[in-house]
Amino acid sequence: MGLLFAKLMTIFGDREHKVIIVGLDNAGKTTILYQFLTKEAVHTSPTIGSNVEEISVRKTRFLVWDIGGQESLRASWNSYYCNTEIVILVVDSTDRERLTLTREELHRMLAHEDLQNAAVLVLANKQDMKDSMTAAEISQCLTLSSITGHSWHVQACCALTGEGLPASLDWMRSRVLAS
Ligand code: G3D
Ligand code: MG
Repeated sequence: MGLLFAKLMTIFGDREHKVIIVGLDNAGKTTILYQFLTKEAVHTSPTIGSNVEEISVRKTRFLVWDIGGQESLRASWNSYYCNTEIVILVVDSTDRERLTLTREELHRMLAHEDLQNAAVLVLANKQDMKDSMTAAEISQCLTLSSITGHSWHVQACCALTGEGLPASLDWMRSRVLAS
């Protein structure tokens, strides 16, 4: 009965789903958060601490935390993990040098006990840049196929135009409705 009630609450949109946006500094996390919210590119400056916004997708409500990605702030990512249903990992698809670092951060994060039930959405951002890696290349470099305990998805996008972001929100919605 309790489970059924929780499911109905989810379907009718009465419960907020916690989402965190992580990724290295300059990946485009804050630009993506405000594209989700306003469907416009906003001017950003490096995030110190976090930004949080509520985003509704056809009655499904997400509380989305955008967490600063500089090295000094990454150590505090885990204080945001509790009750997170979806982790959005934003990758700057032109930043080949730091992809190994991103892979390490991703796998470290997914080993954390507070994220055992979280789904992972990897956004291959900055697809408008001509030297960007494809979503398939990023998926391979991040060894996403080795992730077995979490539902995951990779999506190519451009935060400046919003391309790829509606599809991302649809995937997020389908995930929380399925769980
Ligand atoms: P962060 O929150 O992950 O640190 P920001 O990243 O959202 O602050 O974005 C960092 C820079 O990348 C910003 O440029 C922003 O405009 C740019 N950016 C974000 N997404 C895209 C994209 O899809 N394509 C391109 N070309 N640039 C993008 P500035 O110049 O303000 O530092
Ligand atoms: Mg930021």
